[in-house]
Amino acid sequence: MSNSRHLGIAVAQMGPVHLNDSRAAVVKRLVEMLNEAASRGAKLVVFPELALTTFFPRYWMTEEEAVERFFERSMPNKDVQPLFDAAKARGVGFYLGYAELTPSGERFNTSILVDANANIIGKYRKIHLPGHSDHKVDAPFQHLEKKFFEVGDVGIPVFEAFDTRVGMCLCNDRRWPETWRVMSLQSAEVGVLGYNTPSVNIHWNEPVHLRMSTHLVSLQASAYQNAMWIAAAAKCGSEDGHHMIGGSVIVAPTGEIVARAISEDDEVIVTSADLSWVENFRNHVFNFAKHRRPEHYKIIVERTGAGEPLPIPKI
Ligand code: ING
Repeated sequence: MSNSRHLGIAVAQMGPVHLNDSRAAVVKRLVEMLNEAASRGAKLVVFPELALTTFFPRYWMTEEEAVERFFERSMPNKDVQPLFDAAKARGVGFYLGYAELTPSGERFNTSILVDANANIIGKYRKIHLPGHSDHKVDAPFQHLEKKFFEVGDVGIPVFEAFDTRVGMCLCNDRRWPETWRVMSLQSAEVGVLGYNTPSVNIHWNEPVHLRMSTHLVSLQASAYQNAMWIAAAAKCGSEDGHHMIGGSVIVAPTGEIVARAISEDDEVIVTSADLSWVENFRNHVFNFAKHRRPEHYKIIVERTGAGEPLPIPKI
């Protein structure tokens, strides 16, 4: 057994954030959970996607209105500074999702990775934007990520941090195997993400239980097939009457769930992740260099949508 290397990972699941909840009140909740996570041995705390506000893409409004109410013009800023201060005081790093307005006016669904000295060491901007950009007047709510956010422009970077390599993604990204393969081909050992997943599908009559099962199967398969630890933080419960699933989890490279939130409220789960489990799988069944055959995978990057079957090679 290779020498074990442990990283204390926490997921800080959030209950609802309502339209009228102030950033200050939300950040107070985040600080409380960070302190609990630190007390329980965590060195990296994962917060949800769009953690500072309600999941505003559910509402029809202009981009200007959305920016005014829900986007951050700088990071850190006065509202979020208490979280950075608490993290530095406890010597703990964190992942935080928020709506980013850049100085040049671009809008992204963004996450940052912050080290134990409260320095921002990495930024990710969501590339798989679900939903739509038109006003679906007959739908019970909207899902306007394609209206309010631009496709991310920083790729899927992996950062040397916490004595390992950490990749970030956001919500819908987790459903796409490409997200995780891009991280694991950069030798990421830990993947972190936040999500806001509505229970109701506005496009077709999807059974509600499938929201949880597809969320979990995406993470468990990706963790195993990429030999990574994955920590996923929900913002969940009913936000002004709009329900989102919980199910925050920490998944081992075996694909097994080692910690899972049981509530739909603010809840901290913690694991001492033994990173040597990554090596067990990367050295054998998923030894990429030894077993992968990219010459047969070209279609994955050459095609966007599904098309005709490839010509059958003559044998
Ligand atoms: N939310 C959902 C998610 O990917 C969704 C949207 C749910 C898309 C289920 C497809 C199926 O978890 C965000 N914010 O991406």
